[in-house]
Amino acid sequence: MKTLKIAIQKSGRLNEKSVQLLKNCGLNFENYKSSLISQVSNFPLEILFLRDDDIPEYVQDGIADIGLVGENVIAETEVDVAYLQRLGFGKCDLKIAIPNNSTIQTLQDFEGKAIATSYPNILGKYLAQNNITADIKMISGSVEISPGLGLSDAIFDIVSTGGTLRSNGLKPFCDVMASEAILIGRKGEENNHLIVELIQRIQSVLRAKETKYVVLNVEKTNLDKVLQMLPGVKSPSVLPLSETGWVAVHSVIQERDFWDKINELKSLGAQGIVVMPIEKIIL
Ligand code: PRT
Ligand code: ZN
Repeated sequence: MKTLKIAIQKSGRLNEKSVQLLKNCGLNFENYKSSLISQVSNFPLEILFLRDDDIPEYVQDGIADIGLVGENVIAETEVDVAYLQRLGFGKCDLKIAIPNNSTIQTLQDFEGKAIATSYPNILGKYLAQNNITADIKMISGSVEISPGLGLSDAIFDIVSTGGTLRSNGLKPFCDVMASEAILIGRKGEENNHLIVELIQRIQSVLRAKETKYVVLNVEKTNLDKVLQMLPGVKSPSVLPLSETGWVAVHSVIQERDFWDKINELKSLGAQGIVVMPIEKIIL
């Protein structure tokens, strides 16, 4: 393979973050809204901009080598592809939801009921696993208005904040699947050197996103306690300051325990704490 082809969403919820991820990987390309293909100038990669629904099949059929798409779309299209990397964005849940005044109380109550959805395959499998036969009504958009119009007793759709459900008089009944954006490839091609290199770049960007670079000054007498709190990628760097008895500590900390650690560090007398974003972490 001389040039790798990646399929990403042309427009929609995943487009911006997909483009940003590739740019953060150091890839240079034009992102014209009108073009369907863009050539990366500093890596043998071609970007295909597609409807998200087409991406899993394009990858399975070899039109694209890899693709970036929501797990929900992969599951719905029932393709046989390799999951190469979870990407941590585009997170959502697929839920069954019912009108606020519905009499449905248990999953068994869905027997014979009509459920509107754009994801008939995922829902069909879930109902079959639970031995329920319902009338799945395939609707391609605005699924949430269907109970109000008397077209269905419930819906099965993507929920993120829950605002769309609430504003349509619906409430979640149960979670069926969690989803996020995933990098997929054809099975058997996972070891292609271009794919491996791109995944390494993506992982270095994802790792960096979860961490912050911290620099602080502390008295040597408290250094051991501070070092115990800051594991760093390997171990923190300690540099002497011109003021005797003081050192500067450089380290990397997880974004999620950022505030806990900053407060603890302050209580150990740490001063001049500087926290910086990290672009990439290459292990
Ligand atoms: O044009 P194309 O076919 O490419 O795009 P699309 O219109 O099919 O998909 P798009 O761009 O809406 O979503 C792309 C992907 O983003 C989905 O396949 C999911 O993997 C992911 N995603 C994450 C979401 C949401 N969050 C989301 N909230 N996709 C859709 N929604 C919709 C949902 O359908 C519902 O209408 O947002 C509404 C619910 O949101 P809340 O916040 O009100 O709960
Ligand atoms: Zn779509």
